Parts: sequence; C-alpha cells; structure tokens
Amino acid sequence: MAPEVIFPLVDKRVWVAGHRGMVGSAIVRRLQWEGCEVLTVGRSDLDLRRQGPTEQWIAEYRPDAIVLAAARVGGILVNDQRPADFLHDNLVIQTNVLEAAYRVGTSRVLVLGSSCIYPRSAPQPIVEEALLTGPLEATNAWYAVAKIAGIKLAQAYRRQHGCDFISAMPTNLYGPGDNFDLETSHVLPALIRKAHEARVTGAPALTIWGTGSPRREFLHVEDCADALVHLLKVYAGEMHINVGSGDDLTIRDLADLVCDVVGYRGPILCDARKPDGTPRKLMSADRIRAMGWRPTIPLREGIVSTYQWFLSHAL
Ligand code: GFB
Repeated sequence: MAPEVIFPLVDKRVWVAGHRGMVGSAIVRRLQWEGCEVLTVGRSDLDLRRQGPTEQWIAEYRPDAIVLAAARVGGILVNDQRPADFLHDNLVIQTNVLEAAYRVGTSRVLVLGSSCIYPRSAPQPIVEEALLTGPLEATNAWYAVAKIAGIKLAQAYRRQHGCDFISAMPTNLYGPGDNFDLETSHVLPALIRKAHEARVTGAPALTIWGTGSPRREFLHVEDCADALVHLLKVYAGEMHINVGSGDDLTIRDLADLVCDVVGYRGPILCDARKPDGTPRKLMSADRIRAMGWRPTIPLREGIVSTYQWFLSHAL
C-alpha cells in the first residue's frame, strides 16, 4: 500500500543545499519530477560555515523545505587526516542551517548523515536504535560525531520548538558526480580509477588498501535521491531513518567486480599498511521499506553506468 503523502512537493520551494555534490546533484535531478521549484546557491555566493550570510540567504529566499546535502565528505584516509575539517565544517553547516530554518519558519528540513554514526561493533544489520550504544570506529569518529550532532539537532528543534526536521542515514554511496581522486575518495570510485588505469597502462597488478576483508554496503546515488525525496514527502518523526540497499560484500569481492566491469584481468594485491576501518556496517532497511521504498539499481549495473560516467567526465 502506498504511504500517505504528508508533505506534497508540488509548487513548493525546495532548497537543495550542496547541489554540486554527488548526492545534492542527484536530489536536484530527482526533484524535477515533483513539480516543485528547486532553489540552489553556489559555494562562492554563500559559505554555509558563516552564520550571518546563511541566515540572510534563507530569510531572503524563504524555502518551504530544505534538503541539507552540503557536507565535508571523503574516504577513510582523508577522514583520518583532517579531523578538524570534518568535525568543524559539518557541525557549523548543520548548526547554521537548522537555526536559520527555525528562525525563518521553514516547514521541513531533511538532514543527511551516514552509516558511520553507528558503533563499530553494532549488531548487524544495524537498526536505528543502535545509535550511541557503543564506541565509534576510530578512522571516522570526527565525521561521525558531527553527523550524530546533526541528528540530535534535528530532534532537539522538533522537541523544543515543534520544527518538522527529520534526518536520514545513507549507506556508502556511489554514482555519477563522485570524487575519483585516489587520496580523498571512497573505495568504489577509487577502484574504478585504479582498474581503468591498470588496464590502459597494462599494469602487472592492482593494489587495494587494507586486507580486503571488511564488508561494505553500497547504494547508487539515484536510488538514494529517490529514497530521500520519498522521506521528505511521507515521513515525520524524531527517529533518523537508514537508507541502504540491504546487501553488502567484501572489499575484495568489490574489487573483483569492478575489475570485471572495467576489463582489468591482472592480480589484486592488498596493502595492509593502509587502514581497514570498520569491519562491517550493513544497515537494516526495515523502516524505510515499511514506508514503501526499495532500491532499483543492482550493484553491477550501477558500476557499469558509473564507469561510463567516469570515462566521459572524470578523466
Ligand atoms: O570507502 P572508504 O574510503 O570508507 O573505504 P569507509 C572502505 C574500505 O575500502 C576500507 C578499503 O576498508 C578501505 O581500506 N579500500 C580498499 C579503499 N582500497 C581502497 C582505495 O583505493 N580507496 C579507499 N578509499 N578505500 C567512510 C568514512 O568509511 O565511509 C566516512 O570514512 C563515511 O566517514 C563514508 O562514513 C561513507 O566505508 O571505511
């Protein structure tokens, strides 16, 4: 049964903060089907880390809803190397946007987080209630603390001021618009670049970071955008909502799959001096499935189209 739409988007003004990022740009594309007016502003015109300008912008453009996809994000290594950037920037962006939305009376805000908010040893698949039940994974604790603060801020404004602020926790995402820089990217775009370069240069082997044994869950960003728009329309509540595919695989199996798609046939080596990060973070998708949403893009198909995007945009 289709869930009741509590916030129809037709004719609404929806601000996608962070519209140039992989997630934000996918949300802008997805919103085209909703009959709403999509507002965007570039980083050079508005720095969301500055409270005054952020409040002024929201007061001037008065969005009915905000999707907060603006964030400092990155893979396992850069998370570990730039703790101050990941903690500070994400904390202030969330604080500035939510406080301004409250002051101006924005009807709805959707805050985005990440599956790394959960304890490192949370039972799998991870249910939403596992939040703050144990210690975090060290490689991304700074980012996770900021994102947990984002969830708590949304809850606090709801409790104290009655604001309809909600939050969603996507799993590891990939797709068009991803960052393919080998130092700062997540694993899937990194493997696409590595496999492509290994194939065209005839490299004798391809090296992945860590042991290859950690498991990760991946969701195509178009599926994620669809889930987020769905939540914006049908969900109101304090609880953050997991957004995942429901399946995971080892990094070694992912590397095999990417090499197969890209056509690299050489051996895959492991660099155990690089961190593995959390051993597993498969999220329970029960809540969002009960709201009538499910993903549509199988992992292999998503990697094929992302590789095509990489060939035409990122080389
Ligand atoms: O995607 P990723 O960087 O981040 O790494 P996390 C996932 C796994 O892939 C780790 C391994 O075990 C990496 O060691 N890996 C293998 C590689 N080869 C590579 C490679 O060439 N590049 C990269 N980047 N990884 C991030 C968090 O955690 O996930 C963030 O740091 C956020 O806070 C994000 O939550 C979604 O999945 O470990």
